Amino acid sequence: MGRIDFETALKLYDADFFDLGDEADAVRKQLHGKKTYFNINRHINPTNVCKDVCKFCAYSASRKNPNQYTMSHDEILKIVEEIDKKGAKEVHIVSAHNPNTGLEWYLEIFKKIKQAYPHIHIKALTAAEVNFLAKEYNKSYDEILDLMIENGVDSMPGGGAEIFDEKVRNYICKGKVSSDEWFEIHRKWHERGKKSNVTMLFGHVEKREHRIDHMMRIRDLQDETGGFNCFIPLVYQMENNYLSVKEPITANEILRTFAISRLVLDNVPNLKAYWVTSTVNLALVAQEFGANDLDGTIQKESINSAAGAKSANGIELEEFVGLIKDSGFIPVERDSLYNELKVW
Ligand code: V47
Repeated sequence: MGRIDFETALKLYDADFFDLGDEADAVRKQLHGKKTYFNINRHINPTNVCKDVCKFCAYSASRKNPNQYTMSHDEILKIVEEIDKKGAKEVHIVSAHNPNTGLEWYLEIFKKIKQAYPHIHIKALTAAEVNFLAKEYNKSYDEILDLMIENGVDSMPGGGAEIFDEKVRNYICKGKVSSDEWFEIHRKWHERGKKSNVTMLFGHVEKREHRIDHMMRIRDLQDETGGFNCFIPLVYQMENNYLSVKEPITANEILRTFAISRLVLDNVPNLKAYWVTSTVNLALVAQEFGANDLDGTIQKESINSAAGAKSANGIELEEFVGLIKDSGFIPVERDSLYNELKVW
């Protein structure tokens, strides 16, 4: 099969549901067989004080959430100490855009973690945060990215991508990092030999064509840099925020979107069903629709659970592994760069 163009990709939404699933599954099998990857990780969200005002966000204390917090470095280090004992291999650190902490608060924590726990992979700072820090502290993207590396950041998460179509983006998160800026930051990161992920927030006001456009833009940069490890479609959670959506997206539409992204993103090796936003059950089914990664055990999560996801306390490792096995796949623990660590 050749490369799928925009029109063909859009038409796939009207294809037979199971044929579409089979096509995506064939690509998944070719790339990964029956393996489903996960890692033992911990999400840390150190502050929810935010200068930006994204309509979909229930986490930020500048929206409906009245409970502001900002963690001290000691509090963050204590969490890392605990998760290290439990065998976590990665911390995923993402914050709101807090103008009160100073640049050092954002960056020095990475150095402190790296010094104490050199074996833990630090995945941190979305392109939206990089954009915020550059603007707030009058630095170039190059300077911020170099400071991240100097301080011990290993890879960048895929957050802040939302929907790249400018009209939808302007409606749901006006003023935040633009699509062009988001790509510029990831391009620069990849040029430094570093890897990152890319997300897509869907199931709100966007249309199918916006999702396809989103995937095409990712495919274009990936052709140039090869720096994306993984694509992560995030299912919109609709509670406690200002983005009103009449009908929640259906499971059928979610699975079609997974399958189409597996087919369109022929140059991105991994497709993650982030169980936090899809539910665990649908993430397990998504394995049949192209997904080969289920993120990880997470342990604690604040951004999506604020908007209604049932993920606040993560999932136990034994249960997670058991669910993957029972659904007919092989659970493979990976590190953050997709090296295989253990077949469970
Ligand atoms: O960028 C915010 C999203 C993202 C809502 O790189 C929402 O491995 C759904 O990017 N409903 C942060 N989503 C999370 C993220 C992520 C998650 C897991 C793995 C990786 C990775 C990255 O959460 C934000 C935004 O798109 N988000 N509010 C909401 N109401």
